[in-house]
Amino acid sequence: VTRDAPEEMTMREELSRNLRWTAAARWGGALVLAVLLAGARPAAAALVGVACTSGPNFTLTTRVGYIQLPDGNTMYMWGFAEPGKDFQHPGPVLCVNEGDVVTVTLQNGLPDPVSIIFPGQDGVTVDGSPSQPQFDGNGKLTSLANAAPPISGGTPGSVTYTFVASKPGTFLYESGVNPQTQVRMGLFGALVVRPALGAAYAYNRADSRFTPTEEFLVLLSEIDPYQHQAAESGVPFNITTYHPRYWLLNGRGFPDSIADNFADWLPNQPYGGLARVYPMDPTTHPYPGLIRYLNVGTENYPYHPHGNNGLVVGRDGNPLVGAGGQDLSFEKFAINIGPGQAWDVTFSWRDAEGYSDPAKSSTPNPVPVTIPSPANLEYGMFYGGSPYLGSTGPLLPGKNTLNQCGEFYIISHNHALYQITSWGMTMSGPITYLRVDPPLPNTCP
Ligand SMILES: [Cu+2]
Repeated sequence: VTRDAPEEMTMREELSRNLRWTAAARWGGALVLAVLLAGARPAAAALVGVACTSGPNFTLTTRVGYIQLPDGNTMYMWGFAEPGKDFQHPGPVLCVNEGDVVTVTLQNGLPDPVSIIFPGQDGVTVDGSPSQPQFDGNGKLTSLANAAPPISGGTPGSVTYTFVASKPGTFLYESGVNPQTQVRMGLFGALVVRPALGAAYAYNRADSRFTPTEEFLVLLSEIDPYQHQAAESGVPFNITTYHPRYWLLNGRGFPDSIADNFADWLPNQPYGGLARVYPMDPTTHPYPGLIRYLNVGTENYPYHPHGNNGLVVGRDGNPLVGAGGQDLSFEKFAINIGPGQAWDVTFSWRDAEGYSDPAKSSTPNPVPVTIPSPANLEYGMFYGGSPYLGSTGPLLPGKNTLNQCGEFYIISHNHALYQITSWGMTMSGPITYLRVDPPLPNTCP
């Protein structure tokens, strides 16, 4: 952990304190459970990274369900799910290729009409006609797009949207009917359009190449529990009182956000946020990772990965290239993601100082400080007992670690500190870790 501003020291203490009870109370049992249960995880699904539902033809069904929050609360939600599958939050990550003719059939099982809008996509049609704003008989806007009618007599209403994925990038899809209600209730998801240049590129430019196993999604959202309580109870909600009290990353709060994709104890929140990478190396690991940031909330989310600048290569489906082909990509530490915005950012971790464990290296380059005795250290729950990547060391009796193979963990979080809370409980919300694994071969699972 770097940048020891007083605020960060406080956060670290809070993290340590919260993790102690949160982890003990929830993870302890949950991890044991996860080991005992055979997973509901799809075959071959990656533990981390973007868990794509591949297109170009999709069917999305509206469902209601519940998610788990870091303070122990559960929240009633609406969501898009694949047919025959349970409610999930957020909706499936739709992955397509540039040039694909994408179809999305919406089957609406809710008692209200629901539409889907695709911000950033041109020429969207619905059942063959332009999908466009809908008005009632008095000229009042009722939907930003043609909507699927409500469920009737057990039969879901249905419409099919079609568009050509003409631009690579990271996009939202979300309800266009009463978005102040339906989007807030969870009717949204991410759409990834891969460029013609190939799936290892963010855009059609050579310098947007990334390591495919190091592609991550950070979809940021928020919840006002009173709005969800009203929806669950079927009573009106006064939108002028809207006030979020939970903020989520890929539909999870911390520490659930660092659990694997499809973690068994989060059956309706399939997407993890842990970014797991290897050190950048010119010969063995030459390309960076990619993070696709999205904000589907109503507030700015200032987000920063500790100890790392990222390289912003695209915004809202636009590669940062000037009219004359100039490279307009730029390095940034904290990025301020506005409502509805997408930021595509490459990043890497480099072993800049080349420190090596004196006990393991024939040419040791030890950390040039005296490492305090364990009794004088405050352990995080992922500290492995050694400051050297790939090494572990002794811990004090009674101390446990979740460290597996001498890997490093570096926090990455929303920097509006009130937004990393769960109804006031600090150090939850949109927080995740960058996990740096030792170079291969290593002993990591
Ligand atoms: Cu920070």
